[in-house]
Amino acid sequence: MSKHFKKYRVCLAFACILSAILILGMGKSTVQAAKTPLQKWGRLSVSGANIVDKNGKKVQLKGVSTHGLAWYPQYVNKSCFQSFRSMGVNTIRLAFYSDPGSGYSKDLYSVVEKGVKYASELGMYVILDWHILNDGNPKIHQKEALSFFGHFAKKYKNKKNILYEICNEPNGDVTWERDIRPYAEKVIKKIRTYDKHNIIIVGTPTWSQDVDIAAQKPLKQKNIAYSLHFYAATHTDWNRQKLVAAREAGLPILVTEFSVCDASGSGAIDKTSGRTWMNLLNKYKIGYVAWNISNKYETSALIRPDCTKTGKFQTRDLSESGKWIAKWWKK
Ligand code: IDC
Repeated sequence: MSKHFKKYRVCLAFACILSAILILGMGKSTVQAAKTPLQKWGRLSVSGANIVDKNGKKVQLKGVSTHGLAWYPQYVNKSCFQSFRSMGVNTIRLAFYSDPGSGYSKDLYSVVEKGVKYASELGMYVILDWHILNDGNPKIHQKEALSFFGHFAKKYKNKKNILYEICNEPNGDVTWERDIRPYAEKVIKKIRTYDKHNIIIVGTPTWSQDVDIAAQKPLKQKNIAYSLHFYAATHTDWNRQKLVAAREAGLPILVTEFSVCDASGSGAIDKTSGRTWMNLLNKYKIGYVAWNISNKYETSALIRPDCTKTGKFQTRDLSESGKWIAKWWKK
């Protein structure tokens, strides 16, 4: 073999290795830049007891919920959502109170629209939460609920990052069979007139604690999940047992609201109960959404009371509960 030919072969091999490195490197950087939660997972669906991505792989939503949109609309901005995304959050919940005493107003539709726009631009999932609370029976404002979900399902039917939560926390003299289930049937039908696929989350009796009762007679439609809410200092083993029972019975569950304080949204923080909850959720890969994005003087507020910024948050701007929860987002 001639000396020249040898040299040529060495050069060729070298060039091949170099281009392979370049191509791999470029590929990697393109993929990294593209990976918003939505680009990674695409449209979510329910498969058995799990929430899965476009390829059928289990996903765990990690979210933050706004406070009532009438009270804290200033946090519905892109920089705010972006700072939570960089802390590991992939989902924003927009809490739209259904009761006029808690700020219900059609004028707030525009705040929902802003929220969906920013979450979509950031490739985050967004939960449209019809936040019944003082109006304990979802049937009380059923007409308004149908109009709310009809409006947004029509508008967002082609978006892949929308989830509908149709009744935050049924409570009082309300049962699954008599009230919640029939209400859910109607609202689901309305949403499905337009949006055929995105997940619909249904609240459960007693402030969304009784997933075990829903599990006895779940809805028949596709892509339905059920919510369980907990405040770790109030809801302890007895409520975790409800989750286990429902989950073992095959119910798909999402924790669309929780905090580590008590059910008033304030009071002492119970990290021990909180840790037990988080380990249980991680075991089943159940998604969770923290209450609430505000600097209100209450322990569930994720932002410190003395922090008046509305965006560009860093870990040091978080409250004690915020810092504790943020550690779980990173895991
Ligand atoms: C609380 C807020 C509080 C507000 C109150 C009344 O933290 O600032 O004054 O609502 O609207 C829920 C509800 C959620 C509650 C939260 C804490 O879904 O709206 O927020 N909580 O009480 N269920 C259990 C606890």
